[in-house]
Order: sequence, then structure tokens, then C-alpha cells
Amino acid sequence: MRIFSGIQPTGRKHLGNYLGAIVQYVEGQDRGEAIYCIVDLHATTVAYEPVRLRQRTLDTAAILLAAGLDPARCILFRQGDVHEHTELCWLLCSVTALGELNRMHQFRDKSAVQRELVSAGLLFYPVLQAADVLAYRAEEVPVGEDQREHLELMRDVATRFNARFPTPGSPRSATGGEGTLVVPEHRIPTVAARVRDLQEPERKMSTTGGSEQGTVYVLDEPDAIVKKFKRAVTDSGNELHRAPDKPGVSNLIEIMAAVRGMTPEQVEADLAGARGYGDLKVAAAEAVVEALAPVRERYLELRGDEAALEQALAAGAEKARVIARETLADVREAMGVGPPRAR
Ligand code: AQP
Repeated sequence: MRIFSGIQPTGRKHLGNYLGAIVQYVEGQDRGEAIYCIVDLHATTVAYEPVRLRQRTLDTAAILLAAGLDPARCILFRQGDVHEHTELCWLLCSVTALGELNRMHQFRDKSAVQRELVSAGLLFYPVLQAADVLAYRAEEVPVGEDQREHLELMRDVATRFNARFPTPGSPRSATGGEGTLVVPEHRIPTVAARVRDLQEPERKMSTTGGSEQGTVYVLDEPDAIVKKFKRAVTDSGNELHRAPDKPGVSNLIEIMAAVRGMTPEQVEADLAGARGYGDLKVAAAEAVVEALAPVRERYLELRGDEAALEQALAAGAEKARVIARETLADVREAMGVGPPRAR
């Protein structure tokens, strides 16, 4: 089983990124051949500062390593170091429908808030994302719920490519069809797939567009985490169980379940003796502090050694390139691009 996922280098990774993606990445190392990419090229699709992008790439690498990624058990690299991603992105454009890109929620939401320029990169973001995954012929992509739409587009692109450019004898796709590209499946967690903003529980916790007080960062100090949970917006009533009209309480229960490795039902049963929302907030804060404090401590140790982080990313890129180069050669061959492949 080959697993691939990408994460943007925003230094301030939050609890949604942690539960929706990072925890799954760590667990993926035990289930298969895990490949994880810090997608610096994706981060250039909105306004950004070049110097900060480099810094944040290292921040993100340090967070991932602190959370438990082990370069001996996975491939961790920076997207911009493996040029095959951008070439494949261009080649996949030939089988990507413009209308589909225009309809993507993320494009619509993010383009609406760009003040100076809506870049074409923002529109093509999901094609580059498709290239990231398809370059490795990954079978599984761990992501949060917000990426479901992009995963569907990626599957359409791979299926369309295989149909448009058939190559006999190429690897079998995950869906059973023959083709150069593997059609991947998403892996969305069953609990906390969409962690919500603590202040605005109808919205997802988010790097852009969320509230500062409602966003718990992986690197927040324990006191700050406790404060944010204590101020979390809850709902009317005082029952400690999940319900569609209780997004705030449901969110806290799901967060607790995810960090404790329990089901939400077990959390609800444990809370049977609790006195109300105050107890729930304290219990959720304690559970999150317990999970994030060691990550923060390890991060502080790792982040100081930039040369070691750069070296780890470079070593990961070497390994990634070997796999991506092979796929690109097959894609070029199938599409009739460049000279025939020497075998
Ligand atoms: N609220 C969330 N709950 C669960 N999973 C989430 N993810 C993001 N938000 C939540 C998952 O985190 C992974 C990395 O996302 P990214 O690379 O897009 O990083 P980001 O830009 O910092 O994440 P945001 O917060 O989603 O940014 P905005 O809101 O600015 O677009 C992905 O697997 C994602 O599903």
C-alpha cells in the first residue's frame, strides 16, 4: 500500500491539520510505504513573503518530525525540490476540465478574499495536487474532509488520463482498471475529519479566515490552549452529547475522542457524571494539552538545527525523485511527448 499526502508550509499548523492529517500521517508509517510532501509550490498561489515561505517550510518539517514522522520509515520532502510535480501538473492539464476547476469550493472561497490578484495558480491548485499524488502512483491519500472535492477531481483526472492515453501492460489502478496512473482513494478520519473553530463552530478551524481565539495551534503553549477551550462557544441546553443543532458541543466531544483515541460514544459515556459545559471544556483542554505538549517540546529541540532539517528534506527528495521520474517517463511515453522512451 502506497500512501501520499501533502501539507502546506504554514508555520502555524492548527488542531484541524493535526487531527485531520498529521496524526494519520504518523499512523500511515505503520500501514504502508508512506510519502509526505511539504507543498511550498501550493503556498505561492496566494500572497506570501518569499523569506517567510522558507522559514515556514522548516517550521512545518519540524512539526511533522516532532509529531512522529520518522525519515527512516517514510519519505518526507519539499515539493519544490522534485521538479517532476510541475511537469506532471502541466501534462495533466490536458485531461482537466476548466469548468470543474471553476466549480471547486476552495477556489471560489479563496479567490473571493484575494485583494490584489486572483492568481491562475489558485485555479490550478487542484491539478498540482493531482500531480503530487499521481506522480507516486499512491493508492491512498489521508486528508481532512475539506479536501474531499479535490480528491474526487484527482480521481477523475487519473481515470480520464488512463482512458485517453491507454498503455497496455501498465500497472493496475486501485479501481481495477489498466492504466499508467493509479486512481487513488481518500482516507478521511471517521472522527474529527472537520475540526471546527472554537469561536465559530459552524466553520472549520482554518489557517486563513478563522478566528485567532477559536484556532488552537499545535505550537500554542498549554496555558493558551486551556484559555481557548475555556472560552469556546457552546450551545443552548446542558446535555453533553452530540447533535446537529449542537455544533460547539459536538466539536469538543469529537476533539476529545480523536486525541484520546476513543469513540465519541465512549467520551459521552465518560462525561455522564460531569456537571455541564464547563467540565467538558476543561476535559477537552486537558486532553489536547496532553497530546500537543510533547510535540511542542520536541519541535523546540528540532527547529534550532536548520541544517539538519534541510538535510532531512534533501534526503527525502532524493528518494521521492526516483519514484516520480519513473512515472513521468511513462506519462511522457503514453502522451507522445519527447523522444520514445529508451528501455
Ligand atoms: N479544520 C480541519 N479539520 C480537519 N482537517 C483539516 N485540514 C485542514 N483544516 C482541517 C487538513 O489539514 C491538511 C493540511 O491542510 P493544508 O495543507 O491545506 O494546510 P492549511 O492551508 O494550513 O490548512 P487550512 O486550515 O485548511 O487552510 P485554509 O483554511 O487556509 O485553506 C489537509 O489534509 C486538510 O484536509
